Amino acid sequence: KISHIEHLGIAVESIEAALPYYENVLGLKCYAVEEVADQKVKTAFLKVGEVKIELLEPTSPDSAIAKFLEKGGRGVHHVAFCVEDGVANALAECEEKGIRLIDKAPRLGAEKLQIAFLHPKTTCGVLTELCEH
Ligand code: CMX
Repeated sequence: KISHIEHLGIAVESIEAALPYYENVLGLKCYAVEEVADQKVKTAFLKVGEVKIELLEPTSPDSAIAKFLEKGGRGVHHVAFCVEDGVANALAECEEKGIRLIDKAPRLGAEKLQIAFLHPKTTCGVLTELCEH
């Protein structure tokens, strides 16, 4: 069961270049910058009410984000939903319903969340992340 949207992932070439828009124009505050080594990304988090925005900057040319930007993708990269009964249970339910899992099992993401991704080809074109605090 989904409880809320945890964050929106937004791909940027450079967090440093993107932050003035988010902070000075939108008036949001970046409260954390973190590198997620196994995903080859640097992340910056801003809060909008209860929802977060996660800016994603590639740290390597073979990062998923580098590939996304290279293919002409820009802006919203994924939507992350918080699940109540555990990511592992949610993954099992999604698989049973014919959804292609990118992650077969939950793994550790930014902010120490348990996370797993669902393939956009089976989620109406939106790369979907399930997560759990
Ligand atoms: N949203 C929607 N569609 C996307 C997408 C995205 N973010 N990224 C790729 N796609 C589409 C491509 O456009 C392509 O579509 P076409 O076949 O119509 O051209 C298709 O998905 C590509 O699928 P693929 O060849 O199987 O996969 P790619 O090598 O391009 O990788 C993906 C895509 C989603 C499987 C890969 O990026 C992935 O595993 N992502 C999960 C991990 C991740 O995104 N990590 C970064 C964030 C980490 C964090 O938040 O901490």
